[in-house]
Formats: sequence, structure tokens, C-alpha cells
Amino acid sequence: MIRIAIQSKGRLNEESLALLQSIGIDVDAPKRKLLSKSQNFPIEALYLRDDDIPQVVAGGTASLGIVGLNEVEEKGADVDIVARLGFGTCRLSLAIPKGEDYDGPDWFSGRRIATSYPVILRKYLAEKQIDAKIEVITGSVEIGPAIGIADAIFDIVSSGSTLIANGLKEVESVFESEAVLIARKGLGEEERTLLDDLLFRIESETISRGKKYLMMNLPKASLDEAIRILPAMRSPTVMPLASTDWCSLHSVINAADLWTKVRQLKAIGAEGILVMDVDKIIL
Ligand code: PRT
Ligand code: ZN
Repeated sequence: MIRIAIQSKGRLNEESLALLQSIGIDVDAPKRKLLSKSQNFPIEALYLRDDDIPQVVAGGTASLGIVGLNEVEEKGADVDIVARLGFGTCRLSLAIPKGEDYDGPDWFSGRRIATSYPVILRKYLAEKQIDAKIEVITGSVEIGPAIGIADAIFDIVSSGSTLIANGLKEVESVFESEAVLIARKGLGEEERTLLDDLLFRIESETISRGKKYLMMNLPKASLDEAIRILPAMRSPTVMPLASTDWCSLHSVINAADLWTKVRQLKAIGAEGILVMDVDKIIL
């Protein structure tokens, strides 16, 4: 049995549970329960605030955790980052009132910066040799300049609309973050085996995300060109058709490339193109 700490509510909760579900692990959502055992994998979810997850894993109360890389860095937790999970992507940025002229990080010298991430900010300011005052506040950092407690802010940015709504502009992007799977250092043998199984499943899930399976009929004369258009995992699958001048070609592509590829394939004579969702790719 292995215990995994997951955010009880907030931005990472749903996607953390969705990830577990997509790799075949059912756990109950955190209603009133702090702990929930899976019925189909030897894992138990412990629901916590995200701020507590790095230390809970470092201290061994849970052996694994799903949390933003920003929290791991801020808490300085001594844990292993075992997988990047591709959701909860955001950045920690410095932002200033939009009317200010900005000509580089020296702007911050002697100014007050409001943030909930003093450790990451202090490190950045030290690297840039900037002497600024850090005002630690835990919520609504973006209103700091408007209410006069700071000249600038250092906060999480994702779409940037919160900054705009508060009359601020992003001037330095300091730290890129996403949800990560963390593990306690020195896992025992049984836990290591369970983690390896989870990582194997997560990898296959990550590879299959945003992929489409394409099938089409193609004149054999166009095959070389089609293979250039469709670099598949090894190479596309080619199957004979009853009509000897034609073949059937199967391949996996990135969904984002779908319409460009379809246009190129039509141009070399592809017909009857079938596009299907990919559930799992196991390499
Ligand atoms: O209650 P608990 O302590 O567990 O949750 P929380 O309120 O501290 O955190 P939560 O749920 O807001 O965020 C959890 C994690 O999600 C963060 O630590 C980040 O790793 C990640 N994440 C991704 C974000 C965002 N995107 C995000 N946009 N966390 C916060 N924001 C906020 C940001 O603070 C700002 O207020 O959204 C606003 C900016 O968003 P845009 O889109 O307007 O730029
Ligand atoms: Zn939090």
C-alpha cells in the first residue's frame, strides 16, 4: 500500500483525480473524507491543502504527492520530482502598474514587492543582485499596488487576465510551473515497485494525450511521400488492398497537426480518411 497526497479542493484537485482515473485507479473524491483507499490499486489518497503537500511527503506521512512545482520550490522540500504531469501549468512573474516605464530588473531596486512566494522571489533578487523589500501576503496579492502596500507584485500568472483586470503588466517571468508527482526520498522496495507501475501508466497516458489515429486508402505510387508526411512512432503501418495499385495506411499523429496533414495527404491522392481518438499508447 502506498499513500498519495492530493489537493483536497482547488485548481489541482479535479485534474489529479482525473489523472488517477485515466490510469485505471479509482479513489473516492474528497467529500468529508480525509483518506480514501482505492478498490482497484494498493493506493490510498490523503486530501490536503496544497501548501502542506511538500512537507507531508518529505516527512513521510505520505510517500507520494501531486502538487505544483512552485509549492515544492517555495517550501524547499527535500523530495524527488518523479514526473511532470502537464496540467496546472503557470508561471511566477513580476508585474508592475501598467503605466510605469520598465527598462529591466533594476526597476525593482528599493521598491516593495508583494508576494506569497518570498523564497523563490528572494532567490531571484539575489541572483540579479537587486535590493528590494518583500511584503509577504497570503491572498489577493494582485491588489497590493492599488491599495498602496507594494509597488509591484510577484505572483502566479496563467492567462494574464487577473493582471490586466488589476491594471498591472507582467515584466519578468521568473519560474515555470506545472503539477508534478513527488516522492519521499528512500522509498521501500514495495513502494518503489508500486511507484514504477504508476510511472509506467502515467507515461503511456502522457504519450497518448492529444494524439489521433489516422487510417486512409492511398495510391501505392504516393506511399513514399505519405511516409514523409506521417512520421509515426516507428513507421506507418501499410496494408495491401484488393486493388493492387492501392494500399491502406495507418498512423498516429498529433491532434494539433490533423488538418495540415489531412490537406497534404488529400493532395497526394489519399481517400476515405478515418480519424479516431487514441485511448492508450503503450510503448
Ligand atoms: O486551498 P489550497 O491551499 O489547497 O489552494 P490554493 O488556493 O493555495 O491554490 P490553488 O488551488 O489556487 O492553486 C493550486 C496550484 O495550481 C498552484 O500552486 C499552481 O501550481 C497551480 N496554478 C495554475 C494556479 C494557477 N494556474 C492560477 N492561475 N494557481 C493560482 N492561479 C491564480 C493566481 O494566484 C492568480 O490569482 O490565478 C490568478 C491568475 O490567473 P490568470 O489566468 O488570470 O493569469
Ligand atoms: Zn495553498
